Amino acid sequence: MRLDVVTIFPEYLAPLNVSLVGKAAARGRLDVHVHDLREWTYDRHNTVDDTPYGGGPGMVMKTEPWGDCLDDALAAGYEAGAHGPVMVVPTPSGRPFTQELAVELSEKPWLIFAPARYEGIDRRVMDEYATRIPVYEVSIGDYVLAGGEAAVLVITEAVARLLPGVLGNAESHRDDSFAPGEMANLLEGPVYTKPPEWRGRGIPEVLLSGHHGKIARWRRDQAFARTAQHRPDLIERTEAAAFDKKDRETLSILGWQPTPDGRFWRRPEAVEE
Ligand code: 6GU
Repeated sequence: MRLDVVTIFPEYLAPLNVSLVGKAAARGRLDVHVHDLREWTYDRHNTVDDTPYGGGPGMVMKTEPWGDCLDDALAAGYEAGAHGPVMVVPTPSGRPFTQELAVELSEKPWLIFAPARYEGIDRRVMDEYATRIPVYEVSIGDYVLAGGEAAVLVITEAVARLLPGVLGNAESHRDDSFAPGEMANLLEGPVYTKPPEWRGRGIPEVLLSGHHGKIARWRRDQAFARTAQHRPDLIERTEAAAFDKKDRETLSILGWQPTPDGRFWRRPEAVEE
């Protein structure tokens, strides 16, 4: 996969050379190109932003540096034999970044990230490139960052670990919270390793039993209880048919009730911290 990032803070992307993403790059699974947007400015002050039309606070990133830089990045990528570019614009007003979107992006051969600082990029830049290539505007959560660079790191890490040959063991994604399948929409429960006792704290007996069926059941119960506590929205949006008898008992104990439309619901006042 080819990765281009256009930014006014190239140093902010240094972590792309570290850890799992860095290893993927070193192994040739990722071909990373970071571009300093200011190199596509031609005035003395290397201006990348200006005041918003219509007034209001903050500054807006200008069309010309983005257009010239993106044109050059696209041309260089095509020249190097890349194809199928997708532009990813991190913004709090984008669609939510989910595991499903991470999987979709991991199947693309070429991602071009356009993280903005200030109040965002002049709308015409996204509109212009959307006539040529797919443009995904993506938010990593309901909070506001000072710029999209940290979101690029988040998205890149979520995507890179899905690339074939990047995680040592293909099984490692199987139980990911949010991965499709048996444990879909369940958060992962607690995990333990040696030593068997630490500061007087032991390991849940069942994990030492060697009984695979009981262990799987226990893991599901833990995941289920954790999800009901921390992410009631995930329980609420799941059809009750996906829950087995034991799941329903767990929900009942935690104060959840079946609804006529085949889901589960918990009175808001039953929510604990
Ligand atoms: Cl992708 N960018 C910025 N600036 N803030 C955010 C975000 C992205 N996602 C959530 N907040």
